[in-house]
Amino acid sequence: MNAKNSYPEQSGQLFGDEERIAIADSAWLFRGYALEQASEIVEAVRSVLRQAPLRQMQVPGGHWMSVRTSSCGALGWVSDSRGYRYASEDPLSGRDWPAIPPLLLALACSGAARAGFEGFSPDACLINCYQPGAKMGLHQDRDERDLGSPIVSLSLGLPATFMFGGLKRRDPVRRFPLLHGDLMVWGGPSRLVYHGVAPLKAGEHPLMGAWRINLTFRHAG
Ligand code: MD3
Ligand code: FE
Repeated sequence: MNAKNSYPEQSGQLFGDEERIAIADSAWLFRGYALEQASEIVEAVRSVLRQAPLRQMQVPGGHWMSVRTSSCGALGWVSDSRGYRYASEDPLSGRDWPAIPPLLLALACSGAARAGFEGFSPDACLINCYQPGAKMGLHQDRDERDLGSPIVSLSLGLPATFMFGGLKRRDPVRRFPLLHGDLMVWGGPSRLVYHGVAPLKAGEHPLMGAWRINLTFRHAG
């Protein structure tokens, strides 16, 4: 473990070398990957959110997500009672989504390359904001047209418990913490695993206050 990897892993569940921890086949965790640039990253996210504010989305069945979301990139993820989809306009403003800030794009692409996915070219970045109590139930991400591209995620702010299962909803679920600055890459056979986030615990993060923000970079179109 290097200085960035100063958090103990749950024994027996995750393993790896100096910088990457294998979660599953073609799924990698890079602990603290973005720590050095965290304040610039947070600034870039804030500027996106000034143009495309966080909002709660309704999901099919009529429930409301506890997570607030926004997007940047050519496509943004939207949901309403009719279903989920990617859309080129923000339904709140009727305008295009803001571009993915270059710093974020570079980070996602370099992380993907380190996990063996050269040439990753995300056109959608979903921004999820968790406040204490917010959660995301087990689900698959399968609305992207290109399931051959990985999904890259970056966690900021309060720690969360990530849950990941298998390709079937009822497969056993493993849990591990996701911390400020952590980057994960999910590709190949892991691209369609069921995953979710346990309810966020209350806390205070020096840069983010009582928030957790997660960015997921996708090739959706
Ligand atoms: C594994 N977000 O936005 S990030 C999502 O922390 C989502 O906000 C969670 O699940 C969050 O869809 C988890 C890690 C993640 C993201 C996408 C994946 C893991 C994934 C797609 C396939 C497999
Ligand atoms: Fe997901």
